[in-house]
Amino acid sequence: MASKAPRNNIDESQLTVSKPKTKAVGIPAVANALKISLEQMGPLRSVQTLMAVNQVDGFDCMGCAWPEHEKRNAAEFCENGAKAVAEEATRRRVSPEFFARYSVADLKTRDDYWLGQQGRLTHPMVLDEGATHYRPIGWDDALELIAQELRDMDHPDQSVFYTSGRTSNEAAFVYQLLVRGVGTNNLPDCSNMCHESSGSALVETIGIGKGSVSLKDLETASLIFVAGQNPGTNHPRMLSALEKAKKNGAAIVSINPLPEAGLLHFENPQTIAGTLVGTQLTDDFLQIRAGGDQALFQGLGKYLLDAERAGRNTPGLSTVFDHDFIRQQTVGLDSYLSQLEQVEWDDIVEATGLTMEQINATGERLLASGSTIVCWAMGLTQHKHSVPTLRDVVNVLLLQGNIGKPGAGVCPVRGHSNVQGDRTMGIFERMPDAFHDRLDQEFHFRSPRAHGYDTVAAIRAMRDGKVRLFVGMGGNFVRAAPDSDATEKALANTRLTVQISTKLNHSHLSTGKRALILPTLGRTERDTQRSGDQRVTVEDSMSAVHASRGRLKPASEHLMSEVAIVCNLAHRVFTDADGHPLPGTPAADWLSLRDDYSLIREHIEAVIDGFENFEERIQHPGGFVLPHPPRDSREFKTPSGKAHFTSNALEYLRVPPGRLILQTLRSHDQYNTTIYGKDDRYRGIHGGRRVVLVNEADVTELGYADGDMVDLVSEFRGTERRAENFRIVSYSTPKGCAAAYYPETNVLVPLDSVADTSGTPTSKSVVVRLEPARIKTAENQVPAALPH
Ligand SMILES: Nc1nc2c(c(=O)[nH]1)N[C@H]1C(S)=C(S)[C@@H](COP(=O)(O)OP(=O)(O)OC[C@H]3O[C@@H](n4cnc5c(=O)[nH]c(N)nc54)[C@H](O)[C@@H]3O)O[C@H]1N2
Ligand SMILES: Nc1nc2c(c(=O)[nH]1)N[C@H]1C(S)=C(S)[C@@H](COP(=O)(O)OP(=O)(O)OC[C@H]3O[C@@H](n4cnc5c(=O)[nH]c(N)nc54)[C@H](O)[C@@H]3O)O[C@H]1N2
Ligand SMILES: [Mo]
Repeated sequence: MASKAPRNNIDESQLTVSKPKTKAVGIPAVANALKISLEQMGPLRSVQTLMAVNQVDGFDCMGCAWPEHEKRNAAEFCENGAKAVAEEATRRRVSPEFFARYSVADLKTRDDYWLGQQGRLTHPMVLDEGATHYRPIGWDDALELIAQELRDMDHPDQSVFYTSGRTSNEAAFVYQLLVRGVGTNNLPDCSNMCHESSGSALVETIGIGKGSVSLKDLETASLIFVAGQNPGTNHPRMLSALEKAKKNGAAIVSINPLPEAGLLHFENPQTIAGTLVGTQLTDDFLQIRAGGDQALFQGLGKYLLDAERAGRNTPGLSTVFDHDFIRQQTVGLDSYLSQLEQVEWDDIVEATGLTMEQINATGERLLASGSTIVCWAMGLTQHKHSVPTLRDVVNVLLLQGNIGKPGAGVCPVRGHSNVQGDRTMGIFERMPDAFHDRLDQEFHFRSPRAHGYDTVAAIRAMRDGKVRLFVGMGGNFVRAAPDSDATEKALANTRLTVQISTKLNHSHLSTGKRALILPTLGRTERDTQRSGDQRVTVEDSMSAVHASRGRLKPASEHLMSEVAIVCNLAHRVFTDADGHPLPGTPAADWLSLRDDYSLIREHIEAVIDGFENFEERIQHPGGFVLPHPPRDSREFKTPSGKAHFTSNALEYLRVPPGRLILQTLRSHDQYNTTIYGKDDRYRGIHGGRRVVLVNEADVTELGYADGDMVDLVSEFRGTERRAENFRIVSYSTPKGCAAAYYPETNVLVPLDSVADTSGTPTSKSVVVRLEPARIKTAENQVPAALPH
């Protein structure tokens, strides 16, 4: 299979910058999706594959966790979904010959783009201790290496099992059972770096860590906030829902330091009118300072309080506050209100960088709305004070009774397509005891109750030599995690690293003493086991569970499904020579589960609430929706049985003199650490990624000019971290706030800089200074793959 993959890293000297766009999607998006699909898949496979995306009997798009509409279009995908699909369904292959040709040392000099472009992994591979190259290994020998490592451990907590959010419910369920059977809760996942702050704040306040709205709610709300989210790139199908909401009369307020194209103006490629005229989506754009959202929501709380005292009212109520709801279903109002009274407007203005007029106008929008939804993503979850920020979002919604009523609620927009489902299945380092009790009952063993490591704790434990085995179920740990150098060293401290992957990435190159690559099926591919072709299930951002079935011939005959890898390993570790479970291990018939995934679904049904008649209900197109007590019946499963107002001291980021707050974010041509292409079309960046977007006045004040090359130096508790060679781009961002792409900048995110309570790395607030680039010669203009 001839590979047309690029032979070089991104050549940053080709970078050009043009004016950012104010419109998203439209015809250029369709053209770009087709171009990438054709390059990777060829014409026939492109049509076959793209027509099956998100169809009733097709596969679930792995682009994001946005729900599908009940009435599906023939093409129920978006530009970036098409790119995600093309990346997996590519015809390019990374075979044993590839690994014989390139040493690990050589591959380490390649960037994320180059590695990803080489294609799909085809064979299990091993890197022996001291070896320079990976060599092929049989599946049995590979699994035996892991089993041996598990047997050699002094304590189960010497193993760490990471999960990325693409893993299906079935694979996640058997995986967590394997891990708990081993005797540990060391189950860090990508969610720790993503929506953990949302989970923390929502569990505390409304008793469940999931969003409370449906698509219908979104389409019928009167006011929608989109805060800290760039849907035009990361959840493009959400724009269609916002467009419908808009047509139904909703007002949309965007809260973001950057004027993101998709939020401002949307051209729907699926309607003629859309491609010609488009919809102005945002009514008000609040260009907030990074980390100013808590202040804004406290300000809005104060505004509502003043309006309540002035005798005004919310539509449908005689007062501003929903007193019946507050009295019957909440606690903590008084201390929240008295905290609000202590907050000074001057601080709110300073923290947000907004004017009083803007804040008042937003308060008026709330007063005019009988049903309000707040949507958010990483701009709200990746700060030190993210959990209090989200608690304050909930406070404002509770005041007007906006939780558990039609057209209203909280909408944390998830990232990975099954990250929410993985958590439902028990991928969490600290599941509640009730889950453990049910698991133990079903499988007749005692699962460990002591909490395990989350992502940051796992890195620290590896660094400190406490971990012998690291297993990654998907994902790209070394590039997704903070503090790239520290994480790489931590992994090097283990005896064995195992990556269960579809595509080559840097986590295959930053290894322990030995390493395994276990190639697995992607979601687009047919998964045939002894009982026949299998389906898997996933849960979207709005708690709908449905089946997904791949149709394509697997990329190689040597691939094993995630479920089969886990079950084969568990069988090896947990059963004696006669196939009987060893004492103290889960009583599961691992090989039968491997052969027929519906048997896994039976166990899920027995252990997890809301999965009654699981098998039957996934026969229905669109599947079923899991229970959500606040949404369904305004019940709050908190210890008090009520929703909680909370009082949170105001926190915000103060920019030290000569420094900037750097947020690390996604370009339009990437999926997390997978780089599809070199452009960020909507922001006007073409042909390169090493740019730092800086406010024009800051550029001048700091003594630079647009286009200058700088190093970014992060400062944290007396330590410094450096990312080299970034081109300054003057950009519309509040003063003191800068932006650059992840994962090139992960080297700057200090391991110990995490959100309070949730432990999420503060990827959206890194304090940096700019220094003239140290490397200036022409040949050094192209930086090595990994920043130093
Ligand atoms: N195509 C594509 N789709 C994806 C992904 C991808 O990489 N590519 N990733 C998936 C995943 S795992 C996730 S979690 C989601 C991520 O989806 P997003 O959260 O949209 O992703 P980011 O690029 O991190 O963008 C964060 C947004 O928050 C804004 N922001 C930054 N700091 C602040 C702040 O302090 N306050 C406010 N109000 N805004 C702020 C930024 O300007 C930016 O618009 O997307 C998912 N979908
Ligand atoms: N600085 C900074 N860091 C961040 C963020 C940020 O905004 N800024 N965002 C954070 C967020 S929100 C997230 S979710 C994490 C993402 O962290 P991860 O989920 O770990 O990273 P991905 O880049 O999504 O993982 C890509 C890899 O997954 C593998 N893969 C793809 N599909 C499959 C599959 O079906 N099965 C298996 N087994 N493997 C598969 C491929 O080998 C691919 O190389 O990064 C976090 N890190
Ligand atoms: Mo994410």
